[in-house]
Amino acid sequence: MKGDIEMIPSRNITIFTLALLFVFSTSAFAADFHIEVTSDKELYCIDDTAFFTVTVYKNGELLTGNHTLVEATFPDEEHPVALNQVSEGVYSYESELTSDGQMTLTAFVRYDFPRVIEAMEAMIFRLENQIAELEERLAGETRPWKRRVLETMIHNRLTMIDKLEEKIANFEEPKAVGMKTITVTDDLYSPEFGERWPAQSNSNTWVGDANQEIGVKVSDSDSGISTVLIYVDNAAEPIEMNYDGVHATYTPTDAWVEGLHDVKIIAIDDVGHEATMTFSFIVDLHAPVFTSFSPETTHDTMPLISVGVSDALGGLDPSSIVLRLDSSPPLQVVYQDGTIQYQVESHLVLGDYYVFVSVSDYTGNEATATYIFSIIQ
Ligand SMILES: [Ca+2]
Ligand SMILES: [Ca+2]
Repeated sequence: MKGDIEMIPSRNITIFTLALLFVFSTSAFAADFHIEVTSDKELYCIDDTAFFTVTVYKNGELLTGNHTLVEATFPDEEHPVALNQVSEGVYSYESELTSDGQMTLTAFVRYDFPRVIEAMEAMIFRLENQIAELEERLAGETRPWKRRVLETMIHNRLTMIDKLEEKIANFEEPKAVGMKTITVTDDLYSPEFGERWPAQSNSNTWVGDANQEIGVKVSDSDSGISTVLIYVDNAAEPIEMNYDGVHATYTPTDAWVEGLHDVKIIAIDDVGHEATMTFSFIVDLHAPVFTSFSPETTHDTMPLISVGVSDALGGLDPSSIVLRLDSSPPLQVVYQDGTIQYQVESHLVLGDYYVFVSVSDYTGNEATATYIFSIIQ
């Protein structure tokens, strides 16, 4: 009977569905969302705190207004986290990093219409009840024309349920996703320096080459060396050294000026840990000079031979002193305060004697001289 069928409030359902379709067609649902996620660094070490900024745009403008939820997960999608709203469309998130590896902050927006979803769910519930009722009636109905009517009504309701479920899923689906992956290392240690050149010679480092290269062995546990910088002579700006994975080197663009130079080298690993080494070196390009010789003429048959010597930069190497008397082997001399002395130990006969003397500074600049003295009556 036709009257029974019309007791089902199908008109209400249709109107509600149309209303929902209208809501979906408004600008809020056609919006173009875009999310940017940035972090304060790319690489962190354990115990660092990572700071993220999440910026949400809707149609090219910072997100404003209601009906959108900005949500996030960190360090993976299994772990929802709360964002702090900084201003309209801008959110922050910070996390102390307690383990190493790759971690991703994923942010997304979702429509926030809980009452609409509730209404749609209630509608589905009612439609399901109606279907159950219609199916019961269908089971007891034998008239073909009426069975067809009932089947059509059931089919229409099932179609409506499908559409509603699709709309709910669409509500719950993220509308835009932004993500940022950071790397966390367990590298807690600064780089380490090994041997360097020019190497220290005595209490100083002496250099005899005006184009002397500076180099140092640099290594790092775990994350690896990112940059090695050198400051020469307290320059305000550093120069990046060439690093081949083992040694960092620097060759001066201009020849070194003679004298003292200060070097500061800073090695930075990929996490940002720094290590600093400093040293000085003296560029000495000139040989020592002889300043005096005595005796020239003497009555003393066991004279004290004395040779004055100086090096402009104070780099004379006492161990380099060689002094011979005529064709003697090198003699045992005393060197102190710029004076080389040799005490003749046995009487010499009258006559002329040759003294051959040579000295070097620590960079190998050598000076030689020959003097003659005479023992007379
Ligand atoms: Ca390190
Ligand atoms: Ca010198």
